[in-house]
Order: sequence, then C-alpha cells, then structure tokens
Amino acid sequence: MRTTICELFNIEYPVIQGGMVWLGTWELVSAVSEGGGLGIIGSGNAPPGWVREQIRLTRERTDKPFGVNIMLMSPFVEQVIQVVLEEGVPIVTTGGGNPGIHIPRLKEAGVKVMPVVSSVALAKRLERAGADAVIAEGMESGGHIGETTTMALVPQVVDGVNVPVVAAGGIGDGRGLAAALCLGAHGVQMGTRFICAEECIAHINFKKKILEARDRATVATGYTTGHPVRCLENRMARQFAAMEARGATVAELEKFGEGKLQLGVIKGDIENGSLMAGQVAGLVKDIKPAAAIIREIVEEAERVIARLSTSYLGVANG
Ligand code: TUI
Repeated sequence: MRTTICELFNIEYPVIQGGMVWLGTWELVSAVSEGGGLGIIGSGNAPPGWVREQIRLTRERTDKPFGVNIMLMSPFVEQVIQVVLEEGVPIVTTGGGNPGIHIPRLKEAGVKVMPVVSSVALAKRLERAGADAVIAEGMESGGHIGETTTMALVPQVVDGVNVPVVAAGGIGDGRGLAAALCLGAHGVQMGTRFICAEECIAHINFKKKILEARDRATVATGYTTGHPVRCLENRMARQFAAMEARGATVAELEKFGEGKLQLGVIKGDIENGSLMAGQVAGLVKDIKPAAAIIREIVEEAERVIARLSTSYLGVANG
C-alpha cells in the first residue's frame, strides 16, 4: 500500500504514530519506524536537552526516517526547533496551534513539515506557508482536540488544499485506514492504538484501562479554558469537570492539572492521573509489537478495499 505520503517521507506504509506527550519516546518511535511506519518523538513541554537525547537514542536503533512533534504551547518551542535543526531531523509535525511563523526556518533547512490542523482555514493558510502535507485531526482523538469530527473534517480539508492529507482521530484498525483513504486522505496518524504497542513505555495500568475501555469511555474536558482535552473518564476527569462547572479559573484548573498526565500514563495512577486517549480506545483489544500493529492494519485495510471493490453487499459485521 504505497501512497504519496510514503513517497514524501520515504516510508513503507502510510501509517504515522502520533507524537504523544510522555509516550512518543525512542522505544516506540524506533519500533514504529523499523516496522515501516513513521515514528514521531512527542516533545510536549519537554526541555530541548530531553528532545536531543530522544533523537540520538532513536538514531542508535533505526536508520529509517522518523520525526519530532513540536507542541506549540510549550515554553521551549524555539529551542526545540533549534535542536531539530542541529540534529538534522528530516520531518516535523506540529500540534496545539498555528506553526506558520516557524515553517520558513524549517523549510530552509530541508525539513519536511506536516502540521496538525482541525480546520480547513488553517490547512489552507499552512499550505500557503509551505507545509508539505497536513494532518486533519478530528475531535475523536485523544489529548488536545478541535471541534469537528474526522468524518466531516477530512474530506473538507482534502477539497481545500493540494498537498497530501493524513487523517487522524478515531482511527484504530484497518477499517479506519480504508475509510480514511475513501475520504481522500493518503495516510493515517494513530496515537491510542500505539499506546498498546509492546514498545510503548505507558504504564501497564494505563494500557489495561485502554484494553477494558468501551465505546463511551472517554470524555472531553477543558472547554472553559479554550483548550479542550479528551481523556478516559476517571476520578481526575470528574474532578476537573466539577471544577469547571463551579466556575474555577483557568489558573486554578492549570494548577490542578499540573503533573497529572505523567501521574496517569507513566506512574500508572489511573484514578488521579490524566489518561489522554481517543474514542478508539474501545477498539483496542491487544498489546503487540508496533510492527505487528502496522502490518495488521495495512493487511486489514487491503482486505476491506478488495471486498468493497467486488461487492457492497457483505455479510453484516463481516
Ligand atoms: O496537539 C495535539 N494533541 C495534544 S497536545 C497535548 S499537550 C496538552 N496538555 C495539556 C493541555 C493541553 C495540551 C496533548 N494532546 N493534537 C494536535 C492538535 N492540534 N489538535 C488540535 C490542534 C490545533 C488546535 C489549534 C491545531 C491548530 C490550532 O490552531 C489555532 C489557531 O491559531 O488557528
């Protein structure tokens, strides 16, 4: 299954691992890239030294392409870009804001830039600014989210830009990959599915909570702060929602949220920590190596597409 995204990034399969905060580390990134996908280091709010270390550790384990996600709400954006340039990272994705002012500097150094967008307007603006591709991310996804669903957003972004589009949000298996291609995307980005990769350093309690999740397991909180976040429902999410309901200030909410993501996803406190995950948590049923996840998804997508091309009249649920 080769698409323009494979050509653009020199990868085997059009499957990208979302640059997850705390979890997009060399262990997962090198496993995804070795498996023929595109691994992405999640720099989040991490200091530039940490990002440099992750880049070097990834390079020790794979000579395949990988990228760094720059989280635009981080206080270290400028320094992380500097590290990316110094280390010669070939691909950058961005999230949580408009990366327009940073694109020229990255492009001049030959870095391929693929921002995450949650609207057509931003996709168009970033195409004009020089983006090589865009990731259209629906509100089914985990973490920081926009307002539009993947099903509605992806085809509108596809119609709005000429660069290749990658679909994200609500994609966790081969049916999702096939559907994304039907919507005009040339690849998918997945986060939640890769949390349950063997190589992902997420705490086993968090992985188990994803395996046990059902369709309505996630909630979106933080709308009053202007930065809504989707996570698995737990005590932390309920407390956060209760604080919002009684009119807590952004400063109070930020203080309450401090350290909670690490507490949940790394330390494994699945009640008091924040467990950012997407709505496909209910679709994830096993923990396996990243390479096997990629293979399974691509093979399933190929089967689904082959079946569709011969008949629309499949057996229900089969
Ligand atoms: O960035 C993400 N997901 C994230 S970032 C993150 S770290 C965090 N921690 C606590 C609170 C908030 C964030 C956790 N998950 N996904 C990519 C994404 N980017 N989704 C939506 C956007 C986005 C939002 C606004 C992209 C651009 C944008 O632009 C606004 C503008 O200026 O037009």
